[in-house]
Amino acid sequence: MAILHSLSLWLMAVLPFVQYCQAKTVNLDFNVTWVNVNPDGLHERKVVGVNGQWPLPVIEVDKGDRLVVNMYNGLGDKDTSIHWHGMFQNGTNNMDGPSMVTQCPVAPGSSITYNFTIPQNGTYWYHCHTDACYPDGYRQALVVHDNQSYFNDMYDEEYTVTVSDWYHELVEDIPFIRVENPTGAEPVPDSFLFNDTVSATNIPVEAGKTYLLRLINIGAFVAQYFYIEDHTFRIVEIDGVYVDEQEADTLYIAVAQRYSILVTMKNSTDKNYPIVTVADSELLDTITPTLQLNQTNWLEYNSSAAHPQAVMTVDTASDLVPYDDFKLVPHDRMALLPDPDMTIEVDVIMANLDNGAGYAFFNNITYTKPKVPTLYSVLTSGDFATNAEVYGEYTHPFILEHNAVIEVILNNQDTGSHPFHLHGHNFQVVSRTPSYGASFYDFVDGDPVAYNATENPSSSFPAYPARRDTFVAPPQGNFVIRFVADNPGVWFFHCHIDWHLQQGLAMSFIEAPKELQKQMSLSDSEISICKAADISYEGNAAANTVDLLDLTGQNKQLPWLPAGFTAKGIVAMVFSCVSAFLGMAFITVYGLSGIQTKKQETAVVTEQDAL
Ligand SMILES: *[C@@H]1O[C@H](CO)[C@@H](O)[C@H](O)[C@H]1NC(C)=O
Ligand SMILES: *[C@@H]1O[C@H](CO)[C@@H](O)[C@H](O)[C@H]1NC(C)=O
Ligand SMILES: *[C@@H]1O[C@H](CO)[C@@H](O)[C@H](O)[C@H]1NC(C)=O
Ligand SMILES: *[C@@H]1O[C@H](CO)[C@@H](O)[C@H](O)[C@H]1NC(C)=O
Ligand SMILES: *[C@@H]1O[C@H](CO)[C@@H](O)[C@H](O)[C@H]1NC(C)=O
Ligand SMILES: *[C@@H]1O[C@H](CO)[C@@H](O)[C@H](O)[C@H]1NC(C)=O
Ligand SMILES: *[C@@H]1O[C@H](CO)[C@@H](O)[C@H](O)[C@H]1NC(C)=O
Ligand SMILES: *[C@@H]1O[C@H](CO)[C@@H](O)[C@H](O)[C@H]1NC(C)=O
Ligand SMILES: *[C@@H]1O[C@H](CO)[C@@H](O)[C@H](O)[C@H]1NC(C)=O
Ligand SMILES: *[C@@H]1O[C@H](CO)[C@@H](O)[C@H](O)[C@H]1NC(C)=O
Ligand SMILES: CC(=O)N[C@H]1CO[C@H](CO)[C@@H](O)[C@@H]1O
Ligand SMILES: [Cu+2]
Repeated sequence: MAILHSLSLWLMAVLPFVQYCQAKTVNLDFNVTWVNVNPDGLHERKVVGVNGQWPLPVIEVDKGDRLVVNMYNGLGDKDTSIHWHGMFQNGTNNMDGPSMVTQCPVAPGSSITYNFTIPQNGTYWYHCHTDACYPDGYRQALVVHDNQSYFNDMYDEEYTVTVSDWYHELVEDIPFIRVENPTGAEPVPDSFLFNDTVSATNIPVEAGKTYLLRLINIGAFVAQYFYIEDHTFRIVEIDGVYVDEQEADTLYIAVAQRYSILVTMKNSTDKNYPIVTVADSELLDTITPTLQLNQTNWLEYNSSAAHPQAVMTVDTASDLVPYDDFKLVPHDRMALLPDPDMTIEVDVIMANLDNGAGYAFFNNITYTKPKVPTLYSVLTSGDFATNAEVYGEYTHPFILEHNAVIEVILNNQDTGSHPFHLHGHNFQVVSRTPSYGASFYDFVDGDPVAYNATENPSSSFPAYPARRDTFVAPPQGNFVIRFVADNPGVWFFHCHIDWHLQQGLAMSFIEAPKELQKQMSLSDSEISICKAADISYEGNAAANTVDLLDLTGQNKQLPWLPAGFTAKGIVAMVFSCVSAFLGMAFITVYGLSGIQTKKQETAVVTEQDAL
């Protein structure tokens, strides 16, 4: 017995090493510079390149590997950073990447080394996370291979494919948050890319074989539908979580979401089949006549056969009925988390501040960058770290207790849908109203519907809820998510539409700050990155190191508009002020068109009232 017992102890100690004994370090050098590209064939523009290349390198690792990326900012005129989307960064919160949340922005001429292990599996991506920067091309797939997945023997080969929206101008040159655009109408993309091109992508396939396709929306704004003519497929992964295989024919991939699907080929080789991607035009305030909303690429069975254009089966994208991701069951059967220790309930609101521009809010707060990265406030505030005041009201901080079950109830009062992302975790999606698919837009024409615990009590939640890191809130609907605060860190929760993040649709979860202080301290290299960017690295959100509860001088959101001001009032005001200079077209494009299509019904305020 004793021998058996010690043998099993030995096995327990050694098995994890056996599993990861081949774990290697993947070292990459990223020299980030501007390069010129023309991926849609319509307009050459500068984008962020890595080592002079664009599309950027797809990062591929095996589960358990360490990834070390040494990034040099050679842009010359712009700060930057990299977020490893979906990576838990357990014990390495300082490697997460969002500027002013877990690090200082990396100034031109500075370097940073990201260094972390990847004990997860599945499909991820990396992207710039400093102000709004990834729409300028700084985004690409990150694939974690796992030869122990339950579907490892169910496919022959795999392909990774990204979809994205595309703009012809640099983000900084696209006018957005300003009084001339009081409704916050999002800039309409110029194109949609399939794997960073509009040229035909032919995925070579062989009859009878099965392929794993990893699909990632690396766009800044617009979700895309995906289907393959005459083929169904099986969903096996969402956002790094294996799910029980589920047959589907259409997906809705919001920005930042990932799906892995198994597609089995037909036995015939006389035809090629369209892979169809359709932009969710419901998200667009105006559709430019030249904008190509849908694209055809091909499963290529036979390169000498025809490559037929897709035959659109619907008139508008929203007539497509995608598979409801809420119904997916994680393969690991992680059970519904118990009732929460802490509930955070927020309303998503679009409103104007007193400069007349449109901002986005959780309740009454639009996220405003602190003067010190929030993680560094944790690391330099000692026992005060558990006091939310230290982080300033405008980072919208919530202190989460170590290992507490957290529930977030999100009520979307906006008529647009929003894909919300949590850093550092997957969350269980335990409720969504209305459901995905045909009823998704049901609440658009009525009043917003908040989560109602009487109608949807926890007893009605799924036994094995879907888990993912990015989940879509329906227009004027709501969702409820749960996770365990078992990963000490400062984790950003935000809308992944980059325009809405720019408008402040974010809040900060400060998870187990005392545990976090035990895990890490501010390093010399982190301090020198802050110094190079001329940013404070100690003290509270106002960079006060003496009195941590004195927030004098913190960055604040602008004051509210006086009561009575509305988006329409602002348009009226702007119209009367600037029409003389700029003419009617200006107003039509940036003001009125937004209001008409947003159905933002507000009291009509006359020109005089507004002024
Ligand atoms: C599985 O992948 C690991 C790396 O994660 C590698 O060391 C191992 O050799 C692979 N096993 C097989 C059977 O391919
Ligand atoms: C980065 O690339 C630019 C342009 O090729 C080059 O001038 C520069 O020396 C490189 N810097 C580093 C640190 O590799
Ligand atoms: C990465 O981190 C590991 C563990 O802390 C350390 O041993 C290694 O030296 C680091 N590598 C680099 C390049 O900083
Ligand atoms: C998509 O683009 C990446 C990067 O350029 C490339 O590695 C990959 O093979 C492409 N996928 C397909 C299906 O062509
Ligand atoms: C292709 O042929 C195989 C073997 O004859 C059969 O099992 C399979 O069902 C066929 N596949 C399709 C899609 O018809
Ligand atoms: C497909 O694209 C064309 C051209 O942009 C457009 O007219 C049509 O409405 C689109 N159909 C859907 C369903 O998006
Ligand atoms: C490929 O398509 C061509 C043109 O239709 C046809 O002549 C040929 O037989 C096909 N090849 C196979 C292997 O099906
Ligand atoms: C938000 O609302 C709370 C509670 O009503 C109030 O104390 C706080 O001052 C408000 N904050 C802002 C920025 O309006
Ligand atoms: C929640 O639903 C119950 C049952 O339908 C209803 O009686 C109640 O008024 C609802 N609560 C709110 C706040 O709407
Ligand atoms: C982080 O690691 C701890 C153990 O070190 C583990 O208990 C916890 O579940 C992990 N959390 C995540 C999100 O990976
Ligand atoms: C979250 C998730 O799906 N994790 C899986 C990673 O891969 C291992 C081995 O294949 C699974 O056991 C995990 O469930
Ligand atoms: Cu949003």
